[in-house]
Amino acid sequence: MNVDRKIQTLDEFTIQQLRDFPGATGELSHLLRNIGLAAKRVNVEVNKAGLVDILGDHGTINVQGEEVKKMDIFANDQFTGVLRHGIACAGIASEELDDFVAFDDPKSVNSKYVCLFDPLDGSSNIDVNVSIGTIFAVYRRVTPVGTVTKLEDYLQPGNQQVAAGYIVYGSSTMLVYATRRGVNGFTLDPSIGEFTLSHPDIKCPESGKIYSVNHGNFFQYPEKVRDYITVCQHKNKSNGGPYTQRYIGSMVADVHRNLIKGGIFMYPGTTDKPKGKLRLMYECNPFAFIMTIAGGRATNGEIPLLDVQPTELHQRSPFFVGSSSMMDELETYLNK
Ligand code: P6P
Repeated sequence: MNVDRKIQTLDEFTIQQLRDFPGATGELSHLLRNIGLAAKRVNVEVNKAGLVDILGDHGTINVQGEEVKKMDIFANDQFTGVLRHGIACAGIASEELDDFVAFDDPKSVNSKYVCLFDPLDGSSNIDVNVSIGTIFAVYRRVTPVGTVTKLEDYLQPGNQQVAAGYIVYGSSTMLVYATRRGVNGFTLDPSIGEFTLSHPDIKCPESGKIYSVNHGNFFQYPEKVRDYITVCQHKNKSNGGPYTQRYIGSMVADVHRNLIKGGIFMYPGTTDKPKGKLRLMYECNPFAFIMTIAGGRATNGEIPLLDVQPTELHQRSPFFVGSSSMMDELETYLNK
């Protein structure tokens, strides 16, 4: 057996990263491992979601005598629980909770990070077996360590993120996270129950041929966006195409594909929803951070997405993210 083949688990990787920062306390590594643990627990439930009817529908008591929760709430409880009982997180904000949750136990108030997450994005896709995901962002708190967190700890611009990532529960389950040192992907190995490094140092291709947008809203988009989408449709061999349109309506799956293969993902504002549908703090900002570290770019249509100063925890934002040269072309239309 080739004993030299080194499969690095998420735990080993985060600890190795620690070695490169002698001054590091290990709290961020600990927080990321907590997220990996919660992700494994959510993965088990997501994988058997199709059996819920057999195991008892949401809100009922299943054959094991356990209360069956909505999957979103179950996922929210898993991520909130591991972070609350860890030693690295002082509080959380979640798409599933109206307000942030300041952890007030002695260990948590002395932690320096806060975490914002969408615990199970696209969960309506579970019923049709389409990939779904968890999205998270990590910030250093701005209020003094030793006190309970306040709203300003959570309303920071995306350029203040210390780390961001996602888990995609798909044909395989992957955890991808970025720090300022790079983007790395870990695939869950069910045989050992560990996330193992499978995509080291992910870079988004400088260009691509995939554009992702909901064409059903086409005539509700601003004219400049419609013009760019039409350009995408007219691409051919002579001008960098042909492009292909890929959109499965699950953000984590759509953006993950474009990160790996190159492409652009758009959720513009519409006449019905001028701010779009996606949430700034725990959907747009994490992906903007990841894509930027991987060499791509993200905008809200006016300024770099990461520079937006948030005013509300659950505010929405128009969102454009992808390969740098495709973003260049998009912005020539947006800036007209
Ligand atoms: P639409 C899923 O509900 C979600 O929040 C994202 O995962 C996805 O990108 C978007 O909504 C799809 O929205 O309006 O195109 O169905």
